[in-house]
Amino acid sequence: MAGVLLLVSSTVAIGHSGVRATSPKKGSVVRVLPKKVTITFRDRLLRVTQARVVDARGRNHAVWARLDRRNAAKVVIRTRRPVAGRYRVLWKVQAEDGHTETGSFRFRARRSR
Ligand SMILES: [Cu+2]
Repeated sequence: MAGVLLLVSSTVAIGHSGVRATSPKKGSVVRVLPKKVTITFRDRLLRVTQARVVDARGRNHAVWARLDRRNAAKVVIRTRRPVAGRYRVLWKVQAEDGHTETGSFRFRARRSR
């Protein structure tokens, strides 16, 4: 019975989350850190609570983050100080149903700008 309950609750959790696409793509290697990192969700969001673009030394390269004005399912993160290396993007958003969702993905930049 516990297994059934667990299955149901995890299905609900997956139901309102879901990243459709990211830019750069998850796990990809790009030439330089782009000025804008984006995360597109399957559903509209209420707001971005937190967004960071962290390099291997733990420095945050995000300047600001907001929802795209034309697409409330898309988070736009402005970056600065493009250096070569590994990046991890960490985000926290509030879904339209009020639930908070968190996640992360990684990519790598070959060169500094
Ligand atoms: Cu929800």
